[in-house]
Amino acid sequence: MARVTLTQFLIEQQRSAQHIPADLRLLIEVVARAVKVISVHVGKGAVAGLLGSADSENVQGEVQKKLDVITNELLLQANEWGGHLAAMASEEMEEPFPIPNRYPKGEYLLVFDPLDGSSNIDVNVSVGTIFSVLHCPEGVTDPTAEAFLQPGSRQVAAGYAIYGPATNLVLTVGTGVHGFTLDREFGAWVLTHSDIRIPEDTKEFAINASRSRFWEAPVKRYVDELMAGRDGPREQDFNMRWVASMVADVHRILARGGIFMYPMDEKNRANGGHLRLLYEANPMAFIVEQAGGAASTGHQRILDVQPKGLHQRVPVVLGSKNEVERVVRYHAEPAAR
Ligand code: AFP
Repeated sequence: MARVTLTQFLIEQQRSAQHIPADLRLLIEVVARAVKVISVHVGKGAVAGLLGSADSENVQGEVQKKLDVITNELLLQANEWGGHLAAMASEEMEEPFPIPNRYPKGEYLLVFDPLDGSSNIDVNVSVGTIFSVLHCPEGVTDPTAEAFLQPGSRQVAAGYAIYGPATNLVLTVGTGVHGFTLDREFGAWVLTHSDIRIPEDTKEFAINASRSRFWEAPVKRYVDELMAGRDGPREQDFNMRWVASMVADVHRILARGGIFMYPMDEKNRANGGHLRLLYEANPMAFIVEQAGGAASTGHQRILDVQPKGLHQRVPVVLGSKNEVERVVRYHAEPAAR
């Protein structure tokens, strides 16, 4: 059977299905090209001297890894000249990056986490890149942070790359979720996972259990019930996974179902949660919903959250629909134990 490449897939989406305009197709292709380059850098690891810290901090006060800095630069450089963007924003930069005046400007905003899961770089565990695309608000020619403060429901595209044993690119433009695998010999993205669907039920959950003493009652109740297995109220055993790279945990959920939680807890409450809304929670929520799953803060659909800041954090519960709905129900019950 003939292989469908990302380029063919996107042209098809543009041409016959008319799901995306030409500029958005170009934008996604440019991001995908940058991701290929990132995959090469990540794959070199210690051989290229790319492991370890960059001796700097990002806006969140987190120590940056060398690869955090390099991947951010790669994405900026790849996307600044194409004429499809009005501005970019990233986990690694306090303020948005304006498109330099020497290049034409376009109508989209690109926001990304260039290297998600960077604590895993030095131990050779999967990491990824997450991105989200928004329209630049009408009439805004020099977008500031405010232009990016749009609810996730306004995203026109979102995706992530996972650098694991294979490199995958998973994408939505609002017409389902499709996965591509990088053919390293040919340098091509090949459509390998069409119309991905997340099973509504699951026996697998992902949460950083070392924080259990800080959890709120509804989360504690939910996880306790899962841990009780067939002897508890759920009357079945559950299995647990935690990669500490959101991309890897979400990728597993797209592949075989599951629930992922980084909930509000006593320790992250002052920050509003742990994961960043604009470049982690929103793109993943868009993808998960498009695959038939659900994504909530515990109280509200993630895609409905009105952002107040570029680097705002939110609690995240996402994955198999019936489990996410159960967690939301537990949050709504007044007598949550
Ligand atoms: P970075 O964006 O700094 O790489 O952090 C990764 C992450 O936000 C997300 O990918 C993981 O799910 C989570 O942090 C892991 O957090 P723990 O340190 O609590 O395991």
